[in-house]
Amino acid sequence: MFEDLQQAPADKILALIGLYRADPRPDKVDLGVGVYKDRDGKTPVMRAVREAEKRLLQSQDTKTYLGLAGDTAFNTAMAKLSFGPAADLTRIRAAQAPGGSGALRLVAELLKRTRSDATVWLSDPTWPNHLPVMRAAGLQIRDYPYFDATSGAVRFDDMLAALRTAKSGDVVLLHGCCHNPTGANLSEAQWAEVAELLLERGLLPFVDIAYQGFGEGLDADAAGLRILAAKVPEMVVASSCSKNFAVYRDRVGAAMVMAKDSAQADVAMSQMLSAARAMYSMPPDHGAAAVRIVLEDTTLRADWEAELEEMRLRMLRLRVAFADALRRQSNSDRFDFVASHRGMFSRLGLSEAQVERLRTEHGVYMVGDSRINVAGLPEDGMDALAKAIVSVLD
Ligand code: HCI
Repeated sequence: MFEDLQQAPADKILALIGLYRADPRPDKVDLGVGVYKDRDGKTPVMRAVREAEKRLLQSQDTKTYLGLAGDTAFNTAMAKLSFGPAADLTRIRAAQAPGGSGALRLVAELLKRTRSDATVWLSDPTWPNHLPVMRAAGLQIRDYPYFDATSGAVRFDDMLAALRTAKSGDVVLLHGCCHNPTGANLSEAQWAEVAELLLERGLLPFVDIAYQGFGEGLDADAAGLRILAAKVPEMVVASSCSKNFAVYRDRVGAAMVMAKDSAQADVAMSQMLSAARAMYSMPPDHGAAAVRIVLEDTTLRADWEAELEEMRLRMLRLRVAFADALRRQSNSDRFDFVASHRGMFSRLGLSEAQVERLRTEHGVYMVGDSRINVAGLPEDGMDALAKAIVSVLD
């Protein structure tokens, strides 16, 4: 039965987890998979989430099915978290999904059902898993220029020029904040220009927001999404709680649709749920229930926001310290962009061979495209790390 099968290629980001664990060197540095880490390299359960889990354990008296949409109060809370207080919730529907990836797939399935010949435009570069997820739903993909590797800036004019060539009805996937893998983001003025272009050309925004709260702050990180929502008639969103609630393995996300009116929103929601039914039926409850408890309780929510803000500020401090160390060790401003990038990642602009040398010779682990996870930077070893990086440069 399986004799003609070939080994499937590994997920290059997840494969780094195993490689790093197997490395016996005590001074190894993990800048790989996008998981927040504290000063000790730990990824703790957040205080408010732990408290919510305690309450859940005490109060939950059944584990009977909830239904295809999962926890409906979680869904409403997530719609508000993304779209903000000014949103017209009568036109927005949200379906709980298994993580941000599950949300992406659910939205992709909805797109396939509504416009089977649409092309989804992805940023170049983008999160590598965007490609298989879109393809698995049967969608066509193309890319638009996004990142200038030399300057570390967004190629905004080139991006707009490419999107002007998209055909009406095409879909444009945008990273809501904290672009993965580059760390280079659109300003609010640029978001407004993108919104104008999408409206003018009849393109559908598809916002992937997986790091809300890791960039400029919880509301500021949703500014682009909200600028779009105020301008365009329809949009779709995939949101993840993996990072900002640190519930990675519990698989918590939401697929959302904003339609022209309430009736169309209901139909779109019914199609998302029908797609869920064909893939996994219902999402796992536990993590989403804990997130819902946090979001609905004033005290727990304030504590969650405070802890999230501590995490964000730590990553900002690490960015500045790392850019300083790189400036000292390289005697150049080549890596200054690291301090102005936002979110969990920056792309350093090294070749695959240089990344490989860093791993084998120095025990420094980063994704092959030279993406680093800022949260993994060693607070007390910045100069040693910068020195290792400079040593592999041409
Ligand atoms: C990331 O590191 O980009 C996010 C974490 C991740 C990586 C690969 C598969 C699922 C999630």
